[in-house]
Amino acid sequence: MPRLVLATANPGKVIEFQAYLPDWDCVPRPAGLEIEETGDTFLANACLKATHIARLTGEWAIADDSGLMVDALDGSPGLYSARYGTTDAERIERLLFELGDELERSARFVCALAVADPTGTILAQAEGVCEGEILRAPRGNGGFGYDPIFYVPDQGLTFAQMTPDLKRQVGHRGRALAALQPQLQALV
Ligand code: ITT
Repeated sequence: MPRLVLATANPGKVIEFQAYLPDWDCVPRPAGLEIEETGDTFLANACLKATHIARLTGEWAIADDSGLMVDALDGSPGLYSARYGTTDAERIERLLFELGDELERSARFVCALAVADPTGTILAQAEGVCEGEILRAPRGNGGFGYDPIFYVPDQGLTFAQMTPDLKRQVGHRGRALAALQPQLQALV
């Protein structure tokens, strides 16, 4: 089974990646690294992280850059989703505060993925999107990050109420991985 370093320090993402990539021997990235996300798109940041970790480890690496874009907040927190607070609870609280009583609560999760070879060259990339709405209060205990306030009308559930399998089917990361799979197969 080919090895793939997961270029993420987010434990929620690690759990999802391991379930999404059964044909790969997924290994965590070395601890204690800070990678500056200086790109101005999700894809640029995913490429930056994949290249950095691949060069550092001398192995194939996959990176994700993702975030929540809220229409009434002009796309915020977007690229700054991780930096919106220091804990998941703080990030959720801030987002609910910023939205207040706004009636227009449409939002989307976006995920960009990039795979780099051991020289740091990007050999595969893809994006996935999931449309939803921001609830007024958290609902459900699963997942991570903003999952408890992200409601998917088609399913009648928040991400935090979904089984991992369902989140994979309808979620932004699962969709990005589905789009990436043919490119990954071609690399093996
Ligand atoms: P790495 O850069 O180490 O991968 P990170 O948490 O800093 O980890 P990002 O810069 O991509 O990752 O920030 C994405 C943030 O968006 C993440 O911290 C969550 O707050 C949120 N997010 C992304 N995907 C999510 C999901 O599936 N469910 C809930 N929140 C999510």
